[in-house]
Amino acid sequence: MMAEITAESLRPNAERLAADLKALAEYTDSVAPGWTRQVFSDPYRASRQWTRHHMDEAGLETHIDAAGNIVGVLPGRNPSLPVLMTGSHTDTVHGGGRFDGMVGVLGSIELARTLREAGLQFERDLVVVDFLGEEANPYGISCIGSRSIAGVLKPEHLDRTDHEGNKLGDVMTAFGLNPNQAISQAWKPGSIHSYVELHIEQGPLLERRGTSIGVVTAIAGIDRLMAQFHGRPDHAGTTPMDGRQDALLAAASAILTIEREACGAPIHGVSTTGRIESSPGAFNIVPDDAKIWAELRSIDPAWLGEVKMRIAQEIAEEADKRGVHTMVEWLSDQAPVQATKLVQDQIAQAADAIGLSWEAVPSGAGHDAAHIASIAPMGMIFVPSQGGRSHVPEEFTDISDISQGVHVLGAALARLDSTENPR
Ligand code: HGY
Ligand code: MN
Ligand code: MN
Repeated sequence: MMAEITAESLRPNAERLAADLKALAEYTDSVAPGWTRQVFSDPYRASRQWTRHHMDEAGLETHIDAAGNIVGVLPGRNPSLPVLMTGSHTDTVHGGGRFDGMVGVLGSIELARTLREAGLQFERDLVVVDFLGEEANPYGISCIGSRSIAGVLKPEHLDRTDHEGNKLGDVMTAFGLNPNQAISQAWKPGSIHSYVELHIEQGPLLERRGTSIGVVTAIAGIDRLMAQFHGRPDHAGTTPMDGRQDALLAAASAILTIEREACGAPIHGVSTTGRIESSPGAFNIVPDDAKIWAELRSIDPAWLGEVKMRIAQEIAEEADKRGVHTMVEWLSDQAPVQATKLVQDQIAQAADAIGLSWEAVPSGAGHDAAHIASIAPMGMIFVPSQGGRSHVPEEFTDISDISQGVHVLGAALARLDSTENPR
């Protein structure tokens, strides 16, 4: 007789989960600051063998797909039904932390162990995914693995190059993946009953209000650009200030325009210029070339759509006044995504059943969930970030908060398991 799944029966083993988080954190580029395990790097390659082994040990039937996603399945009583999916990513930014993404992957593995140890089984298969390459990368295409599963990894993405001119498709092949299959392996719509991702908030709201659980309402859209500026090189000492075509000054003006536009967003908007390059890079030559890489984010699709046009136009006009030519290339555009209301409700009711405080919060961070949402009902569970910090070595979430998040994840999936259609 199958034991009944109760909220209490899904309580994870916090010590074991803490040990897993600590072990995975060992896989890092020892030269870089903080925790650095970037996609396609050696520490990343080594860590994925560890992660897959831990999925196997938890009783998940694992395989690695053409895009490099580690996919683990815990069979349900009725494998013919659309599956429950959860997971996240284990790659980091350069100089990042030990929790962004890892909490969702290791928390899901802990949930699978908890179910098996308690002799519990969902009606539906439980699929745990460590999505390849969620973080932004020099190719301008984040969420490589989840885009592939959602069917939105495009052939043109494989031709994107890094700063040395290496193509994403070639780098994927060198990593042992099959890029041409990765762009044609979308999961069928309807094959996933619902997707729930556990993640750290990476912001200050939950900690500030003392709330244990965030029920995510929407995931911000992200538009990323590269702008090139071409002026004229001149002697820095003899060229009058009003006679210059200084590409670096045009780039600097563009950076301030990008900042100003986000500050004026009516509902929600942020922007960041994360990289600048200029040449020839000498004290005594007026720079004739410059490049910037920037991103805009908002949960407001209307603003995100219109600000792109406005920024491109303002950058060109300001540069034109300086006699500098510009070219703006939009590298990626990820629209804002609403979480599915019924999935949000199940997460909130799961938190209530366990006796945890919760509140509805938006996500300013991007996630794999934003892509999976295009083929399945989606929800996300946040746990508090200490000081709201993330993408830095100071990133921290207490294991008791993480364990509560895993508990809510299990209880929410158990509720979804017996829900007909959460659309
Ligand atoms: O960049 C992001 O928003 C996410 O943390 N990858
Ligand atoms: Mn993340
Ligand atoms: Mn991140």
